[in-house]
Formats: sequence, structure tokens, C-alpha cells
Amino acid sequence: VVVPGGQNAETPVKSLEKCPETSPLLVGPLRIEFQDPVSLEQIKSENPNVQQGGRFKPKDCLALQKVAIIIPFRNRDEHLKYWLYYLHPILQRQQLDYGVYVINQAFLIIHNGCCGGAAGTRPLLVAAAVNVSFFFSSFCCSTLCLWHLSPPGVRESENLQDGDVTFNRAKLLNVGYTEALKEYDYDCFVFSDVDLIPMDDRNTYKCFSQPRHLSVSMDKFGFRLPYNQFFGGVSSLSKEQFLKINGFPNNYWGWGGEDDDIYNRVVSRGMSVSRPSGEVGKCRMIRHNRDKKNEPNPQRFDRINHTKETMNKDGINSLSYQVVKVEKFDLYTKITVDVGKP
Ligand code: UDH
Repeated sequence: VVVPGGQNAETPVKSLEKCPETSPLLVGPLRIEFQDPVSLEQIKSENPNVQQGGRFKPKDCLALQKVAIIIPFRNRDEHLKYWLYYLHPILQRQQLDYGVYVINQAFLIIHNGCCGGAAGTRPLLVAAAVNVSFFFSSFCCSTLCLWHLSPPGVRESENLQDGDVTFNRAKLLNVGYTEALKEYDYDCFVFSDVDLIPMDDRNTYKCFSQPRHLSVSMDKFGFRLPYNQFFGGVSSLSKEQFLKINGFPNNYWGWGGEDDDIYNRVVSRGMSVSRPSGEVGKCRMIRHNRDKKNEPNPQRFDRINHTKETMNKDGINSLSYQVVKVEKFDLYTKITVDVGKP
């Protein structure tokens, strides 16, 4: 297809053809291991076509989908390096127009008088943070003290704390969906744990006519589905599918249950879960100990019994959070957010 309007009026530009349904660049099974350390410099130099913020689109064809990859995150930098090392080459071979968004959970404490700067006149703004603010007022200068001006003439400090509040995976994924859409017109969202790596590049990180579960045969579970309704690890939903289920629940604090709630949402809206074959869906998980402040959520069993009643009011329509920082790194965009506490 030739369209007018190239570099000058006489030079027509060849418009891009759509990429094929199955990328010709795929190689199939991959060797995945976590013995040797990898560095961000190495990953960057091996992926010269990845743009700042972890963006890529194929040069020779028009990608079929615009995919935002959303990773819930806190204190897993080693895992993230392996994820970037393995996934960037795979996603490029899959000919996707994609961006990588790491949604980092932090807890923002705002108070004044920190770091010896001009003391503000406003009282402590975040009452919930008082119990830890004493600790931070002693250490903030050497840790994570951000300065900003607000309102005019009043200088406040904001302390970021990253470990003391219970983790909330599903809420971070809702944040990722919302923030990615502010940046680009994504039509597909892949939600991936930071420690899961596909072992076959035919497991395409894109969306399908039904919500998709991609991490179907994890080494951790003996390369089998642990149970039929399992929807944890890596999944994809189109924008339309995501909105049909009102996004994900915001009130699962701690480990477990939120993936089952998402499964219930999908089914209760008349959709089903699509999956690759067990062979193509093989993946490795980076072994790790249980994280601090991500203990099993004792309320999860009760909550997943009530998804149908709760999903209309708890989801993307009730999401609230505060963006603390957006950082554009070479290989990914890191969005640090305060999602509150239980
Ligand atoms: N995560 C962090 N930091 C934390 C906790 C969790 O980054 O402190 C993120 C990370 O992306 C991780 C994901 O949340 O990969 C899931 O947490 P996890 O790795 O502790 O979960 P786990 O490996 O679960 O235990 C994988 C299968 C869950 C089966 C659930 C059955 N319903």
C-alpha cells in the first residue's frame, strides 16, 4: 500500500502492512535458568530497539495489538532483572506494540519539618502515618525524603516507606491499567507476576476472544494446573473484557484469593478462560521466600464466596490511590504508588 506524503511531496511512503497472526520470528521452547546474574546494562545492550520506558513496536509491520504489561511489585529487583532479560526478546519476537509498567507499592507519609528544611505550617497530613513518622523524621534525610512545594510557601516532606504496609497485588494491577492508559491507547493488558518466565515464545502475551490465563504449567506445580479455576501468575484481558468485570478487586490485602476473585468475575459475566496448551504454557518461577507483609489473607475464603455481590461496587469504578513517582528507565516504566492500607 502506498500513501502520499513522504519526506517530500514526490516521495510516497510505503504504509506498513499488518503483522501476521503468527509471528515468523518465534523459535518455540526456550532454556530458562536463574543461576547467572544479569545486569541492566547487558539487557539494554542486547535489546537496542527497546525505547525508553520499556516501549517497543515492530519496524516492519503494524502490530496487531497494543499491549500494556503490568507487573505488581515491591522489593524484587533481582527478579525484575531476570524478567526483563528474558521477556524483552520474547515480546519483540512476538511482534507486539508493547510497554512494560512496574507498579511499585510504597506508602507515603507526608509531614513537615523533616530534613531540617523550612518547617511548614500545616499539621501532619496523614494521620495513619503517625506511628511511623517518628522513625522517619530521624532517618528521612538519608532514605527516601522527597521535597515538594505545596501549597505556595509551605514546604513539606514526603517520606516513602516500602515495606510496612500489607501488599495488595490486585489493586496494583488496577492502578497499572489506569496509568498505562494515560500514556497510550492500549487495547490489551497482560498482568504478570515479576517472577514468572515463559518457557516457550509461542505463548503470546496478547489478548484473545476470552480472558486468557497464560501461566498454565508452572514448574512450581509440576507443570500442571493446580486446579481448574486457577487464574494466578500471568493473565491477559482486553480493555473491553477488563471493563466488563469492573476490573479487579481492591480489597484483597496480603497473599491469595484475588486471582480466584478475578476468575469468578470473568465467569459471572458470561465469559470463559482461554489457555494455551500445557506444552506451550510451560513457565518457570524464580524461587523465593514469602515476602514480609504479604502473609496469607485469612479473609480470602470468605471474600471469594461473595464475588458476585461485591464486584459491582469494588473494582476499577471504586479505585483510589496516589501516584508518588513515575520513572522512565531504559527497559521499563516504574510507577510508585500509595494504595493505602487495609
Ligand atoms: N510481589 C512483590 N513483592 C512482594 C510481594 C509480591 O513484588 O513483597 C509481587 C510479585 O510480582 C510476585 C507477585 O506479587 O511475583 C505474587 O506474589 P508471590 O510471588 O508471593 O506469589 P506466589 O509465588 O504465587 O506465592 C504464585 C501462585 C499463587 C497461587 C495462588 C492460588 N490462588
